[in-house]
Amino acid sequence: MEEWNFPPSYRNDYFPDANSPYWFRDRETMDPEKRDELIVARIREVMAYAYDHSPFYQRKWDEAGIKANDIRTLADFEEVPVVTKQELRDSQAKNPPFGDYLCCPESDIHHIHGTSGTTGRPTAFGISRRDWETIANNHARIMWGMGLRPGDTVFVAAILSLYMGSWGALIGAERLGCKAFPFGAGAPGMTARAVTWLGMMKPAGLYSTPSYALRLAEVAREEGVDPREFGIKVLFFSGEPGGSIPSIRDKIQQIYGAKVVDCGTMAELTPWMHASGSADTEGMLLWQDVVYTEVADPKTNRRVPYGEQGTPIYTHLERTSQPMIRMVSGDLTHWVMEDNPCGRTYPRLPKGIYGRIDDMFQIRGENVYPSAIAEVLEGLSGYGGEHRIIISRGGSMDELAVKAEFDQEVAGRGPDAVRSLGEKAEAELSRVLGVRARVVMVEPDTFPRTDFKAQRVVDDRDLYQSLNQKRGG
Ligand code: 8LQ
Repeated sequence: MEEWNFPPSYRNDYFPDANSPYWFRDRETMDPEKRDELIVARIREVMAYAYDHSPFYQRKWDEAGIKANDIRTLADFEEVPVVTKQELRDSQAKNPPFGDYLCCPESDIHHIHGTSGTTGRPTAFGISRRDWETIANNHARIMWGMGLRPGDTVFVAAILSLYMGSWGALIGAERLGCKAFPFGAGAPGMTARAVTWLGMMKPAGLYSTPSYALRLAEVAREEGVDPREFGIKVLFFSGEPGGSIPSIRDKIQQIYGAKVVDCGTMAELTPWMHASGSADTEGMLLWQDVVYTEVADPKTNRRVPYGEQGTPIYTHLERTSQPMIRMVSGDLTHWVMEDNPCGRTYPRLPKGIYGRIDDMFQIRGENVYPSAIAEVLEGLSGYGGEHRIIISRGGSMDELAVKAEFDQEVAGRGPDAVRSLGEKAEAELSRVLGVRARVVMVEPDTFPRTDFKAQRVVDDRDLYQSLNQKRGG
């Protein structure tokens, strides 16, 4: 059925009917129970392949007493032990450079990438040519679902280095027959140049992080350009929360006059677009025939029912070089199974991925996500576009303070307007988060902007103490 094979073998000249909203109609719209049966059979094949080709999986599954052929249902699959990032690092430290979960000969490696984080030992991705083509085919298919078409110009505004995001968007655009523009990001002055090039090329699609799309719009305005003049139809984002947060999504859609699509899971799970919205469906669909995703209880690693929250656990169904089988993400989300407006029969993450469980903090018993604070601030008129979250973990009770910029318009209206915006932000944050948040309003452009993923949480006890003294708290 529609090139659903293992190992995958896609025809690089395949295109769907120009009027079809689907790249592979059957795979995307089939009865989900039927799909689940096919996924179970595919899992057995992928597990048998990984077992035969990697000491890592042999060790892991022998220890757990699990064999590929034992997997008869999706519930059986929940018995398979999860893979953590730390295990991958350890495997690469002992078996450099690609780890003993590399399932192809090193001579088959076509691209090397790696984790883009700055702390800890990085992990290397060795991606075979076959996998590279599979990734391109999967991304082209999902980008077709976003409404992008052959001949469209796709502008990639993210760092073209280790980061898999940019490369994944680029090769998807190439396979889709688009005019792919690997513009990149991150060099000095590059955002202003992006504004010029966007005006010249008028791309149908723009790929970046949500934070960078907001930054780009600010710089465009500084240059006297309305971002709507770029003529973008679809902004597709990955890397951080934002694309499924209504206040942020709506703001960006309004600024650019374009549709926002949220996608992306983890670089290890490339084709990372396997969680992605579509032209007609908001949030993220789980394209289960590409990467099988379970939303699971983080304590038991077993699936939670639809409607509930959990951490995504991912399994590659189409990768042969470094297949991830039950890789645990450490993120939090909730999933639903409903009729989707686009007709695809996949489960969906209606609010996208909230963020990493590690990034969550507890304030007097309430779980607070940085993305929830961004959501509230972005919804306030007069907010200047950046903020920092300051947590005091020192005293007997954790406290939360937010430094938020006001915009030029509020600045022009004077101190009363600033004070009133601060009070509004405090009230709204307290209402939404369920805990008191102290808000300090700061001048426009106080904080540096990012051309990658935003980092907003600061553990700054000194600042918090000075705040307490000022307020007599
Ligand atoms: N993360 C990634 N995409 C996210 C999204 N759409 N919403 C919320 N959080 C998201 C290469 C792709 O951009 C995926 C990627 O960013 O991979 P990384 O660099 O390995 O980072 C993975 C983490 O980014 C995830 O665990 C999420 O916390 C976040």
